Amino acid sequence: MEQTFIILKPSAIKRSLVGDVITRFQRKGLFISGIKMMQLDEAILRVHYAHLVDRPFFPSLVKSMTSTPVIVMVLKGNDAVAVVRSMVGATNCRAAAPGTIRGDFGMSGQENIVHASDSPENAIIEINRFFSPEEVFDYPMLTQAAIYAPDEV
Ligand code: IDP
Ligand code: MG
Repeated sequence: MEQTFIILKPSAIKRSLVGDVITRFQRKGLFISGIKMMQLDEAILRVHYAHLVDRPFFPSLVKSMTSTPVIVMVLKGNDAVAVVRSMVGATNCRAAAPGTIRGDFGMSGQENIVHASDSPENAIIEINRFFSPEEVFDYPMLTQAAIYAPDEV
């Protein structure tokens, strides 16, 4: 099964949305393979958001992303990267469709609740950036037979 990488950003922590967001992923049928709280710093954000370091809003993004600890997660499921991106919604919460996490919980382009990997290749890179191998678990998923048909797993 595919794995994807999630950050519950400071906007989720400050607004006490951690449970709501994780519940959505679990009710969808995604499995949690890893989860921990950590404090980000500018060095890791310069790598994680390398595509944005030259944008004018980057200092503000770093200030926001380091303003509280975050919760990082590895979620597992068939097509997990695409499924989670569609659940997260468009980058700007005001443009994100109702029913998505950003569309339902936010009003900001920057303070947009959650990060999710945008491709399977980046998911592998991001999981290895934020988790050591022993922090990502492979354990029996007892509900799997109710979530998937036999030929899907
Ligand atoms: P994504 O999170 O939907 O993949 P990216 O373009 O990769 O979007 O941007 C990473 C993060 O940078 C966004 O989630 C958001 O927090 C922030 N960001 C992106 N564009 C803007 C902007 O125009 N203004 C302020 N913050 C932005
Ligand atoms: Mg992105």
